[in-house]
Amino acid sequence: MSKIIVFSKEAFEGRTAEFKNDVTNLEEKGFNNAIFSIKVIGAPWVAYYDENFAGKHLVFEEGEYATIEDKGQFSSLKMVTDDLDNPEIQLNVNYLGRSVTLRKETNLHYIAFSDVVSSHKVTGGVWVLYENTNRQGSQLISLPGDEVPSYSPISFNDVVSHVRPLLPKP
Ligand SMILES: [Ca+2]
Repeated sequence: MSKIIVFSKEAFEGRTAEFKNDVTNLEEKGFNNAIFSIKVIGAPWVAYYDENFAGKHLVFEEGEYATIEDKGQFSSLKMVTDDLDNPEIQLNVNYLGRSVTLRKETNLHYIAFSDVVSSHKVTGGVWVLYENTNRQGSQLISLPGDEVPSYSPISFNDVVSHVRPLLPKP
């Protein structure tokens, strides 16, 4: 059974709660802007700044996070239930008409696509797009079938430097 356990202080201290289903509004659970450490068992979870799975967000795969980036910011939680097999994403540089299709984790510096991507389409798996190399900086999580025609409305234009698919557990 997949679940996420949240704590109101770092290092798994303070108040705690365990969720096995999506939480559209952490306010109702007494944890709005109050998550400071996390444990995830099973499937990955995405934590969002805003309620109803909106706004800036971060993915947490199975593991223990004694301290987290963006502590005290999350307002909703969603479990990743999508099929993680056969990941594939198409990245586009709209103004140049360039595209590349990727199937594994890639540092975009190596293929001359860093800081130029302006849209994407996910044709398989769940992908995490990062602002910086080495899985650093802001994240954009994208699910199978997602098509984001322009990053401008979400302030993500020309910043992606690294992408990776979430991988199924062996
Ligand atoms: Ca970047």
